[in-house]
Amino acid sequence: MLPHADDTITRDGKSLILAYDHGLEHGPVDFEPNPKTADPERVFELATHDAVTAIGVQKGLAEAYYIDYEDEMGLVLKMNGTSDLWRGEPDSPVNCSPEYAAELGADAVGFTLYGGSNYETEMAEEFREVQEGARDHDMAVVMWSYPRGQGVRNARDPDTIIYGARIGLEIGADIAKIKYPGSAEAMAEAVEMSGPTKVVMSGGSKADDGAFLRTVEDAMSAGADGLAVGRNVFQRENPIEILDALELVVFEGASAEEALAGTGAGE
Ligand code: FBP
Repeated sequence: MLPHADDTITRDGKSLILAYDHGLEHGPVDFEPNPKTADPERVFELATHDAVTAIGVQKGLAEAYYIDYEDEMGLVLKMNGTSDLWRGEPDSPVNCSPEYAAELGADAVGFTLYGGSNYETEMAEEFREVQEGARDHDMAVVMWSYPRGQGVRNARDPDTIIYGARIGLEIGADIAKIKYPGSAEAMAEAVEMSGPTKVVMSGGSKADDGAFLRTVEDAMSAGADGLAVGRNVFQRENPIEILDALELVVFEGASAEEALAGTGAGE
């Protein structure tokens, strides 16, 4: 299946989405380890790397930068997002319409769903409009499926994460982006539960090169379809090296050790 996630955001059926919505979701704190990372242009430049199939940004960055890069990468336009200043139950207000996403050149829309939040019902209704609007404009749908909130005792519990992948299938995502559920076995179950919906792994906070690449290798060997990653790329002093290594692991089926040996990563 996957009628809408064609090779604009996948290559050989796999995706590496460079996510860069952290200035909204987490705030400038994510740029502190390396202040150069606050410059969106630097990250758009990184996304021209062969390993990257699409960039995932909010509409403000798409408006300001994507026009100069539209021939070089796909665009996953993030349709909702919350700042870290919000202190209520997990929620993510919609700030873009599918029509406007299409006008900006999006190949896919991105939508965060917090299953288990007290706002889950409203978010699912908002997702319906976004998902059907995306279909009208021939855009794929990438769901950041992150169960959390009052209904969720432990957001890191593998069963909870697997449930998130399944929600993506049931309500019409082409790609479900999930946190790594802790083991290759649990990732394999998430892949099985999501059927034709592709599953990509979320990058998480910055880990050392070897540990990060081993997790990506585990996810890929479990049947994942790639990753949507931010901090583990853009916070690095030499992000090109990790992108070289990710290209080998995600698209060439290399092991983490082979990728470390074949690139400058890990040195
Ligand atoms: P990372 O690879 O840096 O974790 O980015 C992936 C992502 O989903 C971003 O798109 C988003 O800003 C962030 O993680 C949200 O993470 P959380 O809600 O867990 O703080």
